[in-house]
Amino acid sequence: MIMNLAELEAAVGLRTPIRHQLFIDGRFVDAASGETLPTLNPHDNTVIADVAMAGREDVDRAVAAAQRAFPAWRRMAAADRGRILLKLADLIEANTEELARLESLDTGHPLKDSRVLDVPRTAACFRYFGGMADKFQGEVVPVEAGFLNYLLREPVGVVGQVVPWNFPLMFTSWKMAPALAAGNCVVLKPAEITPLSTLKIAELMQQAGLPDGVVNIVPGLGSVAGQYLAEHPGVAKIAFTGSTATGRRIVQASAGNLKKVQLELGGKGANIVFDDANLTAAVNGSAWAIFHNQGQACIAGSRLMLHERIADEFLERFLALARSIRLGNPLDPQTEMGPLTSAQHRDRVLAYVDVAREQGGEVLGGGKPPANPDLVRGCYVEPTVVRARSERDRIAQEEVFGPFVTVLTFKDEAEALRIANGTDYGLGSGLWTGNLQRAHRLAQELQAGMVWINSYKRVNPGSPFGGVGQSGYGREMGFDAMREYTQVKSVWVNV
Ligand code: TAP
Repeated sequence: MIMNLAELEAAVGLRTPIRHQLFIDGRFVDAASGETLPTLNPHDNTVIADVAMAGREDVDRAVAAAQRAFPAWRRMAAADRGRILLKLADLIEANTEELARLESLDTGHPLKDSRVLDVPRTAACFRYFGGMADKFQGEVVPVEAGFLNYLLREPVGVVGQVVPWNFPLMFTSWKMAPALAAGNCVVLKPAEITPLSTLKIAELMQQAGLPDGVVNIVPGLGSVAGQYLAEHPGVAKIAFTGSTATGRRIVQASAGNLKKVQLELGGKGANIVFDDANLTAAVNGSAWAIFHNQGQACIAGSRLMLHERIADEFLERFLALARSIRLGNPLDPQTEMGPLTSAQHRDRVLAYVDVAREQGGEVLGGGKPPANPDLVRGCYVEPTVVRARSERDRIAQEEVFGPFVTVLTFKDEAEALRIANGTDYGLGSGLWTGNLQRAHRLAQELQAGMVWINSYKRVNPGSPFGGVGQSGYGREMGFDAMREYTQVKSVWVNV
């Protein structure tokens, strides 16, 4: 049955209309070209809505609106900027069910997670930076007598932000909250396949009293709207989350006006389990590390590294847990794992199963779409566990970005460290051990922006998030994010 948008909204329990136009200068508008692109429900690949698709002219309009809004926004008292973000956080919480359903519909996140993770974390991020707005202050430098030297932290101007499809709602807050708290104006391009929750946030921003033009949302193709935003001479900084390949393109595109660039790219997280670990905690934590959000996370623990003494027992328990995960329609509150976010991406993940076999890998579990007839039209993949032949195999080096974990074994700490640090990436790593000295020793030696000890994938708005090497540069969250979105001005006074 083909439903119109209003029927679909009612069917999935939405109380307010789905927004599907661009958001420019405080108004929802069509693209100048009139072009749209359907966004699909990954559960069954039906069309949710035709979303306006921004072209260069629309990006120009969005940047111009942000430029016009910037002088007043940067001069507004920091506490007043903060108050708007705090109000937005409250509105996000008040609209939890609405946002959670929309996110689950558009991305495939289980509603169970959208309700208790994605939406609360989004609110928490806006609240943290709302509170930060009037607490991020300058400094006075002790210079020679007769002079006062003070440092102002100023916003950079109009910021372009490009976010991916794996956590669209949360990443909208990670990108926008610090930028706005610091006094910047924003033009944000969501991924073309998951624009809906970001557009809903724009609606809530209006309700929170955000002045027109301070935030502009331009859904569209990465190769068109995203690329042009990265090139745009009116944009002072570009912040990007996504693949390393696209990150390189962003750097090249930004060179024209020497933009400030911040990149949060891919990862190949090493999740190391030593033989002295609490195995129950490690099995549960390792499943969370890879299977949460169907493994579509840059910080996923996608290399499961097991000490050879406990590998068999660990795998037996881990495989039993993986088999027990309930796959299903993300809008069913019982569902534990939903579909991947697009058919194209599902095919890419499944192609890695062939790659694994070609290179001598052993598929221990999953490796195919589920047989359940209710799920055949969707983008589902079973939780997949593959033992690699070598740490140099492609499945041990490349980001699969799905519910696909590569198992490797090691004989001692030195070998574990060598394997863990043996990729070009360096985003998140974790280790499970009862040995305190070892834990801290490895935390220092692991090449990563984040290390989790006896846990995995923890994030908090106060804790810096980002990577080293091919995982990018710059940090989201915490005071570091405020530094990323400001520049220092040194003022000398002859006293
Ligand atoms: P990307 O191409 O990196 O897409 C991420 C964002 O960049 C999207 O908004 C995309 O727009 C945009 N984009 C694409 N080309 C661009 C360009 N030339 N200039 C500016 N923006 C551009 O990711 P993908 O192709 O969807 O996924 C491929 C792989 O990337 C995944 O399998 C995974 O390995 C990795 N990935 C990593 C992350 C994280 S969190 N690190 C997130 C997503 C994907 P459109 O989508 O609208 O084209």
